[in-house]
Amino acid sequence: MSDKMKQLAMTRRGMLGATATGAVLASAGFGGTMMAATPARAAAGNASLEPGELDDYYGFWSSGQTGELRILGVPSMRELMRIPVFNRCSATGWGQTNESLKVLTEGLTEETKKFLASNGKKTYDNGDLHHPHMSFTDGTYDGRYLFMNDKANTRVARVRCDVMKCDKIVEIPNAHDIHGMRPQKYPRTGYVFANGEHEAPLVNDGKILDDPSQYVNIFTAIDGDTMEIAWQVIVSGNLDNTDCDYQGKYAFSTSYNSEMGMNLAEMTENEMDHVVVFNLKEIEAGVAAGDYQELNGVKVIDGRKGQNKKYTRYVPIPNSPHGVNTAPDGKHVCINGKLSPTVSVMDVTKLDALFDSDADPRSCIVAEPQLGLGPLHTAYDGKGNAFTTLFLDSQAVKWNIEKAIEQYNGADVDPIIEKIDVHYQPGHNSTSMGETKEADGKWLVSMNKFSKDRFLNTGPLKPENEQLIDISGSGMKLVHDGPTFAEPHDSIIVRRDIVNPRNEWDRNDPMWEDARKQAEADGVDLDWGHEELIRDGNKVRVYLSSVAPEFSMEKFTVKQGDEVTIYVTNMDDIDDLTHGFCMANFGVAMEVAPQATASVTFVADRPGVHWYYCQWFCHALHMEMRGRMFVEPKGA
Ligand code: RUQ
Ligand code: CUA
Repeated sequence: MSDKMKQLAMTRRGMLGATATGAVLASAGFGGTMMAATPARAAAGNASLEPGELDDYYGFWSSGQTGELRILGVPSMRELMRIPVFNRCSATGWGQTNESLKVLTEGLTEETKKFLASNGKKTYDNGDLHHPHMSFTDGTYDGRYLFMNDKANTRVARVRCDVMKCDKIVEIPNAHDIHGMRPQKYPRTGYVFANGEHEAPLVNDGKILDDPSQYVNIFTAIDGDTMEIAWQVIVSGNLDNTDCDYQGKYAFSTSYNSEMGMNLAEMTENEMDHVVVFNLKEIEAGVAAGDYQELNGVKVIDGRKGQNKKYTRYVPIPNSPHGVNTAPDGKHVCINGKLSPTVSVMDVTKLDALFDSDADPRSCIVAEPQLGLGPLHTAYDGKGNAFTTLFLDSQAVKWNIEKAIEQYNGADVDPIIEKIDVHYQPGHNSTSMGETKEADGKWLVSMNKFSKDRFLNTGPLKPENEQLIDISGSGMKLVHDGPTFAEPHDSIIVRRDIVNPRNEWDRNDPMWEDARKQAEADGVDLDWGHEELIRDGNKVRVYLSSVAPEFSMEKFTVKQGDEVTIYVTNMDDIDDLTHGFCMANFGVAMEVAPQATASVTFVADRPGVHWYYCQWFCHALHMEMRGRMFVEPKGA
């Protein structure tokens, strides 16, 4: 959209006087709503939905350095929920409840646990969640799980879509700083592929610093069902983003530092870097045949350049490529040039030949259109078109894959269909169902790293901006700005019929298996209302049940210095009736959703009367939902 058009679209006076613009917007399905758009309405975040109307898509959003996963509705762009993963959460008690601490600690390596303990911690408090992706069956989303990476502390996590809570977090041994991450598309997930971004000595024990020849990088396949590491591959060059094909044969990772440089000048020296192609069947065969070294309990295959051609191939790509995105046609993979204005299109049907013969690795490249400055990521409409973010140009460019191939073969055609401005500096983009074979070409989201002047000034730290673009018609129509806190890194847009969470927990959910076992041992039946205090030396277990607006115990007594574990079971089985438990001045708080059990442990080292209260508004008498813990002083 030109500046003039934008101005016209923003003012009602302009709209009334500009039939052409009005017609364009009306034809895009935004007639009434957009025509009447006022700043107040825009701020409410409803580009096209009336209050109370439900969205057509679930958007699963990463939050970058905030470390959580977010759920948005698309197209309204309303934020629906936050799922704590690598962060801590005051509202839900994530990072504090025994159930969440189990998830946050059990997948850490022994070495990390020791290191954290030396810093007085059980787990990391921060994370950098870049890439959320759903599990696949037969090339499309299956609504089972969401997977996500933590670049900050080298972890991969899984969220269960039935309850929208994180149930597994694993630290990836041998690798450093997991960045690109994608689930296997076919036949199912299956593997979750994860790139170690930063290279380091393979045995990183403090003996090697300035000998880059001994630095390696690690590609990891995790089993998405068990969340155990299936295998790893040592590669040359670092690893940035990753994706895989629709045949279940290959995975691909970009490398922006084929030089293995340690500083900026060294890292950007080569004109050509590469994408690594991983041959999954050959790697599995290599593992089965014992062609690996075992390192920290993981089978590690050597796939370095020139080592063993059957596991990997290195396809030269200009210059520091970043995003890699497989098209829904099942055939083409776009590799985004970043420092090169090009996107390289790889044809997966030409990959077998690379492994079977000494063919030129570039023979799988079938197009390389020049799109503009700073191409980072590409999304698809399922109709043969691609949408690429141009970071430096602050634009989204729509282009046609077949035309790009014709052009590469010498035809005088221009694959570029349209460019529009986005605000500003887009990183990822995503389209509705766009990373599946069911891409439907309705919506494009541009996740922009800067908002500059688009919103009221919030001080030196500004929000970022995600913009919604209607791609259902022939042109791209920018229809919504959405300010967002750190960081609109990446997202997926999933048809709502695929996602069907429960309204309340199953009483036998594995999430609180430990609590249930302990209760059984203590003779407490969590399935019925209960109020028990079990003393076990200086350990005290308090079992409370809650039915709005009451906890089953109005008071209990412990001794100063006791290690107290509070178990709260929410007996209410009404939709949306979440209780909470907060022990004031003990730094203890958690969420207890309908039919859930949650527990928290602390040392009662403060004598006197202490109120606990329900911290999720649940009832007209929510304020009255409270009780007292009495701590008898030592020696009393
Ligand atoms: S990478 S802005 Cu962390 Cu997703 Cu491309
Ligand atoms: Cu229970 Cu508020």
